[in-house]
Amino acid sequence: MLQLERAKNNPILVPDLSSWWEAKAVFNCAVLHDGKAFHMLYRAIGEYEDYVSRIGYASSSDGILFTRNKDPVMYPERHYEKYGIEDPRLMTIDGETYVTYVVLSDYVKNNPSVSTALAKTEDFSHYQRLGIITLPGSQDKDVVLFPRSNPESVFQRYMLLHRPSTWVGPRYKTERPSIWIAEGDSVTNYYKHSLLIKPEQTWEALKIGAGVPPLKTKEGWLVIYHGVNAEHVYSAGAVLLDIKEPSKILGRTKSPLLTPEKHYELRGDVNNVVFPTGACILDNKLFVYYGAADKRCCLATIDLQKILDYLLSDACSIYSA
Ligand code: BMA
Repeated sequence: MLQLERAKNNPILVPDLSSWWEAKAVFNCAVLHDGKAFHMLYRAIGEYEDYVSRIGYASSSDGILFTRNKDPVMYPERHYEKYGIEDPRLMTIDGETYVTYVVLSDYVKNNPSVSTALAKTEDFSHYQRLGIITLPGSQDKDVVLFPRSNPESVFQRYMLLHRPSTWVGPRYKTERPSIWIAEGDSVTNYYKHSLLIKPEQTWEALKIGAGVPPLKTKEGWLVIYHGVNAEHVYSAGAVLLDIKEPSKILGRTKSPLLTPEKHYELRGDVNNVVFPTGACILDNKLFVYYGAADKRCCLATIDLQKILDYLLSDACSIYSA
């Protein structure tokens, strides 16, 4: 059973008690390596009364020690962000840097209306809002865009993975919130939705959601995702998708690669949570960044070839939806 290896320095980012906006929790971080430095966006909580999330920025030269900005770089500004902006994910498409993030726009009988929005940045300080990219009423989060570099011969489409929570039942051919794949004609407009993978194992019985944006490897698109079991324990697994036809599954972990074990994963604002949201590949090493117990940011790594070989081996399955 393959396992990710936790960084010795974990947790790598903890709440800053002296800060008004990140005193209580910093978690679920996106990380992008631009060839020189690691850029991190993370979700931050400063108070528990309203529990409004903002997004902070930190940078690093080694991916472990991060220096953070004093002020949040994104905070609720638009009406659709009113109750908070959460769980950023970073991607590069045609040389531009994009961030998807969950927005809580409204509350109906204590239940927030959940959507995912997109923004673009050139400097990690300023963000151009591109609006909501998910469908109304789908309670859609865990949205990651397929990155692409330009010019690229194999992949010229706009594609994303998403997790519409309301798309369950016979009509959708899944009983539990699942990971869907969609194709579009621009970075903000997606249609042609199809079910990609649904919960199969006990560790992911309640729901699954894409964690980190797809990583292009020589064996296929590598996606680290989360699964939630009946006891609400969040763990991380992986799926490998065909490079040209990403709706084709080449391998999927049967057991989790990371499950809450350490005190910082077992206890926090939400206990028993390992929630991967960022990843990069450097010198054949996969860096996976994750939120631990909705309180802190952590890192786990693994040799890239090892995880690819594992996903293509008999230890992994090819369940497709
Ligand atoms: C998910 C999201 C994440 C959170 C996780 C565990 O639904 O809200 O932001 O980390 O639950 O509480």
